[in-house]
Amino acid sequence: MGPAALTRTRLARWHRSPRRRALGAPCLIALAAGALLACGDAPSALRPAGRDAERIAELTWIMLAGAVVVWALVIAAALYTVLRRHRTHTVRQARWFIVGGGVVLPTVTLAALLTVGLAVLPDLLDLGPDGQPVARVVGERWWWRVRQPLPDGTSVELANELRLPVGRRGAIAVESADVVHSLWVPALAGKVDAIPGRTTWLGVEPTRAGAYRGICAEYCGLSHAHMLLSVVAMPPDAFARWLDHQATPARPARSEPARRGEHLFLATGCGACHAVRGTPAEGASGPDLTHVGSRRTIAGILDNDVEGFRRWLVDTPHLKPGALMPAFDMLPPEDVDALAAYLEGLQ
Ligand code: HEC
Ligand SMILES: [Cu+2]
Repeated sequence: MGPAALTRTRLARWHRSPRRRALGAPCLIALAAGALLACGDAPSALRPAGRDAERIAELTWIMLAGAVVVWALVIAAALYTVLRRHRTHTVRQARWFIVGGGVVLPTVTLAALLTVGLAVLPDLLDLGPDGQPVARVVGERWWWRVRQPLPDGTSVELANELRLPVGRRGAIAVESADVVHSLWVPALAGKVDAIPGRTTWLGVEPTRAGAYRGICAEYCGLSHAHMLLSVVAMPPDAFARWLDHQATPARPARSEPARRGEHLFLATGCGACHAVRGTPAEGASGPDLTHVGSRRTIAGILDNDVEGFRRWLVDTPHLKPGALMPAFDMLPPEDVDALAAYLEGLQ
C-alpha cells in the first residue's frame, strides 16, 4: 500500500472510530461556552459599547478572517501533499511554490494585516478635544481610586466606580500608587498599564448607556482578581445630575442606628483611613466614603446593601486577601449593624 492510500485508510478508520465521536461532545461544549461568554454578563470586547472597542472588535474580526484564510491554505497544502497521486513536479513548479507560498504570500498577507492594524491607531490615540481627563484612575492594592473633575475645577473622589456621559469623547488618566496594574474595560476600550510614577492615557467614548465591568489586567498580587471597576455610561443630563450629587457633602444620619454608626465610625478609627466629607473623618489612605451607599458595589465585589457592609466589616481578609483594611470582627454585632446602617445611608 502506498503512503497516500495508507493515509486514506487511516482517515476512514478515524472517521468511524468511537474516539472521534467522544471528541464531538467536548468540542460542542467548548463552542457553546465560548458563545455564552460572548453574550452573558461577563465583560466582552466582542459586544462593544464604545467607539474604541468598536474599532478593536472590527480589527479582531478582520484578523480572524485573515487567520482563517491562512489556516485554510495551510491545511489545503497539507492535504494536497498527503493525498495527491504520486507525480513529480518540475524544478520550476517547485520553485514557484516555495517563492510564492513561502515568501510572497506571507509578506503580502502580513503587510496587509499590519496596515489594517496600524490604521486603527490614530482613532484610539485621540484623547478628545480639551486635553483635560474625564477621570483620573489610580490602581491601588486592591481597588481603583477614581477622581472625577467638577465644572469648578475641583474633583470628587470615589472608588471602583467611574461614570461617563454617552457620546462624549474624553480621556482617562491612569496612575498607580504601588505596583504595575492595568486598566481594561473590554466593552469600552483597549487596555492601558498603570505604571508607578507615570501617567498613561486611555481614550474613551461610550456609545451606549449601561454599566460595563472593568478589571485589572496585570497580575499585581494577592487580590488582583478582585480589582473590579464599574464604568457607567449615562445620558449627559443624568450624568450632570449624578456629578452634582456626588459633589455634595454627606447628609447627616437619619435613623437611630445610623446615628450610632456615625459616632462609632469616628470612635473606632475608621476616619484615620477614610474621609466622609462634612464630618471630621478626613483619612486619605482608603476610599472616600462620602457617598459609598450610592455606589454600585462595595469594594468592587459585594452587593451594595446593609448585609454587604456587614460582611465587608467582619470578613475583610477573606473577601479580599491582603486588603489594607483590618477586619473589625472584634466589634459586637450590634456595633457592626449600626456601622452598616450608617454606611448604607451615605447615599
Ligand atoms: C488602616 C486603614 C483603614 C481603616 C482603619 C479602615 N479602613 Fe476601610 N478601607 C481601607 C482600604 C485600604 C480599603 C480598600 C480595600 C480594598 O478594596 O482593597 C477600605 C475599604 C472600605 C470600604 C469599601 C469602600 C468602597 O468604596 O467600596 C468600606 C465600606 C470601609 N472600608 C469601611 C470602613 C469602616 C466602617 C471602618 C471602621 C470600622 C474602616 N473601613 C476602617 C482602609 C481602612
Ligand atoms: Cu491590579
